[in-house]
Amino acid sequence: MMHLYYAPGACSLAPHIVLEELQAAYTLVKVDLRAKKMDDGSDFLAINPKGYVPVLDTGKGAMLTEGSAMLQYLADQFPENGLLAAVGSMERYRTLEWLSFISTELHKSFGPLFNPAFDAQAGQVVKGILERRLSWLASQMHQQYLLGDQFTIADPYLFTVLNWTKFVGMNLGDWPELLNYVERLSSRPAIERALRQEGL
Ligand SMILES: N[C@@H](CCC(=O)N[C@@H](CS)C(=O)NCC(=O)O)C(=O)O
Repeated sequence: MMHLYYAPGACSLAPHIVLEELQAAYTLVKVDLRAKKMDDGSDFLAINPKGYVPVLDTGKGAMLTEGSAMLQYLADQFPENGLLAAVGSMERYRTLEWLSFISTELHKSFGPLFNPAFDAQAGQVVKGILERRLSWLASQMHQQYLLGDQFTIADPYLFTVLNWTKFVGMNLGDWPELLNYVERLSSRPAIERALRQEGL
């Protein structure tokens, strides 16, 4: 049985949605990221010394501690679901290209904006960079999903990260294509279930 260590609304929502999409057998373990503890008081740093979620206990004696890696792992466990195209296909590299963009250009830029100690002026600079990335992203949104008609592991990751705009004082409505995308995905049953399970 797999176990996903998560914090509500954090980037762990992406593998959580994928676990729901795949209807995999798993349990959720909630982490208090400030205290680095689980609900039962046990030490999260003993699970992941890097101190962050998501962590996937594969149930096969291996732990994965990077979101992009676990998204690929999960998709490859259930190839029939089509969440990641076959090794060697250009669609697979396109999906990985999106994961990398979301992780390095979006996800990690949002991080400091959640830190109350982060300088306001520096925050404006980071928001300016994010706005440029989001404007480009909006220009790429011609189809239902990032890869076209096929929902892939890149979509729940982008959905998760775009939802953070509202917590850092950015308005997704400035990019109607992105707002429509998030609204469309919000009604996907696996996403509805994952949001409900995280109390969101
Ligand atoms: N490199 C990691 C970063 C994960 C990450 O940024 N996790 C955040 C939540 S979205 C976290 O747990 N932060 C708490 C901390 O770093 O103390 C990944 O891509 O999975």
